[in-house]
Amino acid sequence: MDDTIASHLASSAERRLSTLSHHLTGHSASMASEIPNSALSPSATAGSYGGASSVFANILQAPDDSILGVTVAYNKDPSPVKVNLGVGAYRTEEGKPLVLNVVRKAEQLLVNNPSGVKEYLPITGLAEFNKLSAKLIFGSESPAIRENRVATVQGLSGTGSLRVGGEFLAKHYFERTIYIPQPTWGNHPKIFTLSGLAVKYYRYYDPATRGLNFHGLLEDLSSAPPGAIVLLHACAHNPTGVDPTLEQWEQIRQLMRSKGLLPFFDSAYQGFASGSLDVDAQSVRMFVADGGECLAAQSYAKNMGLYGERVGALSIVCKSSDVAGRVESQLKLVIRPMYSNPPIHGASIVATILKNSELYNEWTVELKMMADRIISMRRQLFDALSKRGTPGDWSHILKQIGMFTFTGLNSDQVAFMTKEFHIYMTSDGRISMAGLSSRTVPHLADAIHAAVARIN
Ligand code: PGU
Repeated sequence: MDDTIASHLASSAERRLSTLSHHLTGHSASMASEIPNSALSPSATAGSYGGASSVFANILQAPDDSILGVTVAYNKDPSPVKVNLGVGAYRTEEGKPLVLNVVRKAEQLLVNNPSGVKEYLPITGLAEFNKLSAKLIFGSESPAIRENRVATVQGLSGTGSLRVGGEFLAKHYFERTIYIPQPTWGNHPKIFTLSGLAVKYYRYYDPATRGLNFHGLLEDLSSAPPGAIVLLHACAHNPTGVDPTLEQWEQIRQLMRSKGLLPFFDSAYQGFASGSLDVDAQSVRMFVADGGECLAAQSYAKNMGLYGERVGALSIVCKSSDVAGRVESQLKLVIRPMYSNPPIHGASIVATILKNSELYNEWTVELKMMADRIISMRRQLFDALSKRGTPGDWSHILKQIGMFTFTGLNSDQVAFMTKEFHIYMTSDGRISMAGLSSRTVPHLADAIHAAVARIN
């Protein structure tokens, strides 16, 4: 191996190891190097086969995940009144997970298709799925697609697509700093740090107004180095539920293009915010319409309810088809040693639905039904708090967009609600509106009312 490549690999491996240690132990990166060598190397006794002491004896217990750990705690609680508002997963009025009717139909078609096989997919995934996914986010009339300037690869849902995009950028893009909103989905900083990028934050949310800190956002992006990558939530910002208006998006676009900042869209909720797939893709399409370059990670977890199927896509919009072809060839080199090629089942479900106009229309109806139920939960919770005369202004419950309400409750109030009312939510005060139902709204309103009254 070429020496420079070898040393690059060694140093990037060291960097990742130190960052990983930071994430898993909560210690600073420098402390990782303070762990005595003897603790890391196998000792004669520690490795004894079948002996009492484990070779992993020095491993520290890692903390539970701040979002998925809420479900773990919820599952352990025997209370009959418990409610899980932690993870962003859609539930019916009966509180049950939902498999869309259209997904059942597509699966039936796949099972009955005699030519359906379980061979390996290509490294980039199911070609038909990739084309349809690009059309879904960029629009069927998108010039970028027509001009063959989009490189799309199938990914392991939104998370895997972000990770592949992050690693591609760390390897091939000249500016390795990514700006992410403050606050953002808790996995973003970890995904991008472990991809090899340096993570910085831009101001996004103003707790005083419970709205967008637009001034802070523009100021922070203005002072970012030229070429810096900027992570943007395409719609239904997680956790705040606060999105820029179209006019604000246009100002963000102008600023970013004038500074040569590279947009990386995370689209995990297309269709969930407004109930319309096209309306929710407007921010992304605005950036593609100006002819500039961008990345977009898509997830079908929420909008098709395919959470556990892990189906998503990464698209990189380029200036020319020639560049897009080379970008795709390099994406393959990122994917191949990571998981070789993606799973076939979820992508086949999505492709079956997207290519058939009848199924597609049925999907949009079911999607709208989910979005509408979430919106009606906002109204019901707001009314329930008003009825109780709960102190404070709760109008943000109605104004915020998408799956979550960022309540403004602090971590002590959240802990109180979990202990006394068995309501499970993330400690930042975020609640998943999709986990609520008409039956559980009064219980949640009682809990919020008590928390606000008793704890500052
Ligand atoms: N991007 C954002 C903004 C998200 O909110 C999520 C999921 C993802 C990407 C990744 O979703 P995939 O399942 O990989 O497609 N966030 C949810 C789900 C639980 C989690 O944290 O993974 C949440 O509750 O925030």
